[in-house]
Amino acid sequence: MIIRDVLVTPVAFRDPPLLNVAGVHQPYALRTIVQLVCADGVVGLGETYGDDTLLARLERIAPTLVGLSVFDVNAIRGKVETVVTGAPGGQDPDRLTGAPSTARAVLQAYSPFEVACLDAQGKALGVPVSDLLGGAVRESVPFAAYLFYKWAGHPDFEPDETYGEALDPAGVVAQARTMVDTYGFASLKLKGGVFPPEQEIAAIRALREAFPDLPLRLDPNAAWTVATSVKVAEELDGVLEYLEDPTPTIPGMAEVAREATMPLATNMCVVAFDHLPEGVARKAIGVLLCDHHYWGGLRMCQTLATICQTFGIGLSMHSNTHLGISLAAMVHLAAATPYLSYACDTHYPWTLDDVVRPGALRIVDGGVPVPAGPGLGVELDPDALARLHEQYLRCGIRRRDDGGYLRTFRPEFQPPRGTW
Ligand code: GKR
Ligand code: MG
Repeated sequence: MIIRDVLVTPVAFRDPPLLNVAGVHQPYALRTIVQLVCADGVVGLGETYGDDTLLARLERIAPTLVGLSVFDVNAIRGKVETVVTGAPGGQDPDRLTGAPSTARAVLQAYSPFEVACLDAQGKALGVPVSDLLGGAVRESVPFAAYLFYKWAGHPDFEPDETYGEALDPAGVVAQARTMVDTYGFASLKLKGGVFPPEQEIAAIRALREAFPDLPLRLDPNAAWTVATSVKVAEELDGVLEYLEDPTPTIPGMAEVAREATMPLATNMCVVAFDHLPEGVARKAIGVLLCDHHYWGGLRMCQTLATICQTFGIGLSMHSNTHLGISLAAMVHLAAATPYLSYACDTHYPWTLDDVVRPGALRIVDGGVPVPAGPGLGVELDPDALARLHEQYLRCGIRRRDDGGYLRTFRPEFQPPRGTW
């Protein structure tokens, strides 16, 4: 299982105009697909962000992995560390998943290679990745419907027929209804930070009325001050399962947490292992959203699960826009992590194209059945990969920039952080 070649392919795929605190999703989202081609013909698959800084880093790492075994992930991580020297930054200029650092850059660059190694190992041994991670404790992984305020379509593009516009409580409820009817989701998360807090409270109340039994979450991506966050928490007392990143920083979250009755969740203030001591000491969070793309792969997320369990912090899962390789990795991880007991986030219902052949991944009854085939259990479609790579070359987008894109329509737009 020696690596003979490493292929790193950027792709672009259609993404609807989903709104968030930073702006609005561009017409194309970017991802990078990693293939570890082994001497005996097995190919391991990985997927991560597609922004140019990370892409350049992955391209520099790729040749250094040739000749290593896919079972020697420590050696692979060592190579990644050597290449990624003191150059933090990259995937998230909008800071929706926290501030960058060198340690985070290493874990982020290592992640797609670790997943690809596990995929290749599983294929070689004829077992699913969840077996390599200790065995699936659930046959299907529950996910939450990820609701967004949304334009009907991108200006200059065909409108999206399925979901249309969602800019008020009725629109959000209609979107939720379609998601629940289509996929059977049993938890709902609304991406907030788009409208003044009272309007987002109204949307949550409308969801509560329309779906009296479903757990609800609200995530304004740190758009609010501490005082506003406390007020929203008071108003939504008894309504939310958790409130995600109402305000920035660990001290800010700790202040809100002292007053709020529901747990506070984060994928913004505790986003690396060295944030955990302060987060725990200040009791800033009740739930952590893990994400193997920046916590350093599937096994590091299992380590994180143990730490969370030790300190009584609940564990959920974060998602950015992604394709099927990432979904498969998320599902195997969640299936093999007993402590991860919240319905996970996924953008997958918003994903309009894919690089994997259809069939292996389905959302049924609000969950994704764990793929049973060897490795990740998904198969790369070379034609789809080539098509989405062509789309990458053509579309001209080289990094995510929700704010810049929104400013092409509303030049005065500034993220509302600190003003609400
Ligand atoms: O895709 O607009 C988005 C989300 O806002 C995403 O970028 C966030 O990272 O989903 C994420 C979150 O939970 O904060
Ligand atoms: Mg979040």
